[in-house]
Amino acid sequence: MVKKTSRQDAHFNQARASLQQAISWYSGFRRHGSSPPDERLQTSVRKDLQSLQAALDKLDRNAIRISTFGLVSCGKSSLINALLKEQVVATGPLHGVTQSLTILRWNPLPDKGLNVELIDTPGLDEVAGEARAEMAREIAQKSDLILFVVAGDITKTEYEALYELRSTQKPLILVFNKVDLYPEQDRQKIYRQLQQLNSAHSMGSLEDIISPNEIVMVAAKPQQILVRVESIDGTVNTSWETPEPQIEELQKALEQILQKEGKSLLALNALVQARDAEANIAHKTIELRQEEAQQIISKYARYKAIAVAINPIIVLDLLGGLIADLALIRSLSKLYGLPITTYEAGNLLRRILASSGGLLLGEIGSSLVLGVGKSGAILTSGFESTGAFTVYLGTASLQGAIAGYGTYVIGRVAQVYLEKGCTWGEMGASTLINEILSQIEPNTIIYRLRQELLQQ
Ligand SMILES: Nc1nc2c(ncn2[C@@H]2O[C@H](COP(=O)(O)OP(=O)(O)OP(=O)(O)O)[C@@H](O)[C@H]2O)c(=O)[nH]1
Ligand SMILES: [Mg+2]
Repeated sequence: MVKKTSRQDAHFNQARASLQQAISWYSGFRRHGSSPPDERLQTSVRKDLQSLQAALDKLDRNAIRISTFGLVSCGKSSLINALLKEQVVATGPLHGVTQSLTILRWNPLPDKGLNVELIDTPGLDEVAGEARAEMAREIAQKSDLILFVVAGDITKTEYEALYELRSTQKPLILVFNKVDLYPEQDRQKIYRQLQQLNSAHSMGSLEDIISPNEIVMVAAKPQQILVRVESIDGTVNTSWETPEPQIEELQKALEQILQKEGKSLLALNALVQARDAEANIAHKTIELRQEEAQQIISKYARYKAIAVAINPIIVLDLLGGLIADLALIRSLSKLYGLPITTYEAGNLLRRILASSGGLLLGEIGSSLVLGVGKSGAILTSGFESTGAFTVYLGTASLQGAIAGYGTYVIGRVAQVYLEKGCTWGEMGASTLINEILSQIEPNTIIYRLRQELLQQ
């Protein structure tokens, strides 16, 4: 029997293919386009190429990364131990027990073929200001899911970190730990507290940060309790007992996410990482090849100006101009070595024409008014009178100048489009991200991120 590929597997396979294609494109000679290999360019994009490769490696390992975040002593390490059902990482009442990142393997769904890597992190307040934001961003970028751990009232530092993490567009669960100490806490109360902080800082809408159903309550390592045992003979003994961790709610939420959308989440995050890396590569390439691009654009602007000026027939004017613009786009994409096919170049041109509609109208207008002037001059006199020839020269050079300027503008727009559009090919990262997001079911953690990811 043929095994039916699930939607999740399809997403996963598409992401793999897209990343492989991107790596072969950007690491290959094409990246240098029509210019010889450029040492400076190679050095400046090395990190982005590594990021592409890392995203593919992570897919190949089938590894979902779940990171903990939170202030010191909120119970991040205890939470990891509770999930692993083993005391693997050190915990303790002292501030700053965890000093560096630790990656731990977890296998909650052995038959699903997914590996989970739990990441224990130092407390957010262990690292100062800008470095903290940087660390948080970096870890979040490498994660597929974030467990933001709080215990007790949410502080300003926590709120800001939460806000910062949300902007990395990773799914996030707010884990309220130590419920054994705060039995009166409930989701709605935490949500209300967030609302208050939100209005105090006016940093954006609260929905962007968290929704009540993304909050779970746990006790990763409940406090010992004094147990009083009375024997039949009346003697009373007391002893300290350690209650079992209460983490079922989180465990269930995680299992459901992994089961329902684990592979799609992996695919999506790999594609987002690839999209960012490709956009960086495009940006740096365009910056470094600025001078050569300028020369190409001026050259085509001159060609077009001359071609349009000397051509006496209106339709040919427009057609010739269009061909010159297409050729310009092809030349630029070749110079940069950015992926663009002929079809896309045409597509690009349509977009450019639509976005610079005024300019197009200007060109058509000048073709009709001045072109008729040119053709009219030839038709009526066939250049026999000097007057007609002067009209021809005047209209032709004006029209040529307008057309040349048009090309110049198109060249500039094309640069921007090539930079932004390199991930929009058939198997491009942006195309696949949109495809996956359009297929995702409501009530999933990815669905929540749809809006933010689609806006890119
Ligand atoms: N009462 C109670 N205490 C807890 C709970 N979870 C953790 N603790 C205690 O909180 C303290 C800090 O726990 P850790 O797991 O080390 O916290 P952490 O966030 O990893 O701390 P750092 O690594 O120092 O940033 C320890 O003394 C734990 O025993 C809980 O659910 N209830
Ligand atoms: Mg710790």
